[in-house]
Amino acid sequence: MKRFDEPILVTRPYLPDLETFKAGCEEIWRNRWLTNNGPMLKRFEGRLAESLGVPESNISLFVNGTLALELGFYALGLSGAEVVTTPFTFVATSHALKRIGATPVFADVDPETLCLSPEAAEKAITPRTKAIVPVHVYGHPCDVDGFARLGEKYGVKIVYDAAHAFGAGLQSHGDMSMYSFHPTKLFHSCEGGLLVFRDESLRERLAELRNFAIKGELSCVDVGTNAKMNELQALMGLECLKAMPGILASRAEIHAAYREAFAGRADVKFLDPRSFPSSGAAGFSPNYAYCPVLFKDLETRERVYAELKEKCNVFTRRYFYPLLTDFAPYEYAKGSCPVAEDAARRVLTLPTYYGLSAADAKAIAENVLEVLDSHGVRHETI
Ligand code: T4K
Repeated sequence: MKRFDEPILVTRPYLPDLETFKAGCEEIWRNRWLTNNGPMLKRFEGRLAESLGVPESNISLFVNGTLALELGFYALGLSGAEVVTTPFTFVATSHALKRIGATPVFADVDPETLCLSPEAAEKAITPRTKAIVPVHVYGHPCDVDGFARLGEKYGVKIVYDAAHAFGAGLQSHGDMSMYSFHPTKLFHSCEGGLLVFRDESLRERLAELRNFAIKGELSCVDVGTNAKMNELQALMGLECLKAMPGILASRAEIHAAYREAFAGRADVKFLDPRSFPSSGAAGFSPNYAYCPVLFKDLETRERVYAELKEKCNVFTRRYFYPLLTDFAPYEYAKGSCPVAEDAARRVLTLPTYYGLSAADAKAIAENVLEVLDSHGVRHETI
């Protein structure tokens, strides 16, 4: 088995050229403007709108993805409502709902994409449901047409947690989408979150809410919060945005290296977003944000996770395990989503980041296969 000299982590942030970044800092120093809707932020919003192909009136930036979600849900009037969502995600999705006083109602995922299933979501709709929050998990496309139909049929909002989906071309779907710009994402602004929304009247409302809901010096119109992106974050975002084509190309190479190494192995299910029926979604182009694999069972997954760490210096992650419904705030729904529960016990996300070579990805995949072979699970089909 190949042991790497330096630890290989599941992800590593892209960093722009330091000298270019310093030049941007000099501009910030000259401006003496550090946050509160500064010029870097405005420039970043402009470039993002351009790169996403949406008007600036339909986007809004925040200090992080979680607060972007929270304020997006609040602005859509979801407080006090039931919201159908997936348990196969990071806790931020349902925390943001809970924190505005909405009740997450969990429905199961599609066994192929691991995204919320529209059929399961429909069964969870009640007269108190005001929205559905599917997650483009790993950057893989949800069944956006299925959710659009549910939105129309039941008059509920469709809000995508698209935290993983920046660069995947899915921004035209739903009433709103949230992109996380955390450094563990393929694109980042140190921390950051972006909302893209259909109703442009939300832009002003969100600008208020992210700035305490104060208006001018003399009035405060609601219970807002401080969720403003600062100028250094915006600068980081601007510099990383320039590198997006290279970042996407490098991830496609890494994904291809894993895909080839696992081809023909019945005991490893490597998720390939290009093969999903939902990959026909308008605008979709894979961003390979994560490289998830599924094994036969929990025991096999745990063995691969431990041996990669101990013998190879490779630190994979079990995104998303435990399932949200195993966590204290959501235990009320424990056991209600068997497909998601099964996936959470079998999934492992492999290292994927700009700078990881295809040769290293191949070596990591070969290590995975060696662990499987050494424990005699080679011929078991999952
Ligand atoms: N919705 C979904 C579906 C999400 O996945 C997330 C965030 C959100 C909403 C909320 O968006 P934000 O509010 O975060 O913008 C990480 C991230 O903190 C979190 O952003 C992300 N999802 C989640 C999936 O993963 P951890 O606890 O796994 O992060 P951590 O610190 O263990 O880092 C992961 C790996 O990255 C480590 O191996 C170390 C490496 N790393 C990390 C950082 C921060 C670096 O090499 N450099 C770094 O700067 O949660």
